[in-house]
Amino acid sequence: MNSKQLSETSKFLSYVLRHEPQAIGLQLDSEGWADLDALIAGAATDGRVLDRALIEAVVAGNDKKRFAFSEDGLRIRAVQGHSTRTVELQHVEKTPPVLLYHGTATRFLESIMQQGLIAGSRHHVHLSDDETTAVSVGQRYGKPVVLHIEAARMQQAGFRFFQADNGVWLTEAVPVGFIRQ
Ligand code: HQG
Repeated sequence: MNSKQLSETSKFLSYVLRHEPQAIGLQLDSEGWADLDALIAGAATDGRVLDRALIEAVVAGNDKKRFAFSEDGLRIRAVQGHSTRTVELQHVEKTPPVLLYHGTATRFLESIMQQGLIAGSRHHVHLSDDETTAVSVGQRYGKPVVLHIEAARMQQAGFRFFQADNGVWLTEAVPVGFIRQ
């Protein structure tokens, strides 16, 4: 399998495991798990030839550790980033570091400084504990800018923080008063 095949499969898995499982008739449970055989069979109806070896290579090689297998190896899920309403991952609630970072594009700043950070179509606002990751997240949408989020102060004010299995920090929304440019 080549890198093109791996990245195309990764995009396809993101699509069906986070956003549109129904596109291939796949069922996800509330924790986001899909049966691996059902995924392979559903993909086939879409003309995609997947097998366990290819999926394992994508899971193991994924730069952001987006996907995980169940312990018995029979199921697979995306660890964060869902928009489909059938999934409601019970992420582990954790105490965040003093500061977390959010990468965005300069063109969104005006709106963000009015409304705060909102989750949009995803279930959470995504934050990272390093600025480098935030820059690369932001540049997907234009000229990147990194916002400093006063996470510890937010938590003291009653906002909850979660960490996904791949290290991404999640919270429901960030009010303007906790955002520093
Ligand atoms: C922006 C990728 C205007 C927000 C990454 C962002 C991440 C606002 C965009 C993960 C706003 C949403 C998530 C407001 C937020 N007004 N714009 N009030 N509040 N925004 O893609 O954080 O590759 O849903 O700044 O690595 O960019 O998918 O979120 O620019 O971890 O695994 O609205 O996606 O991971 O965009 O990225 P997204 P994100 P994966």
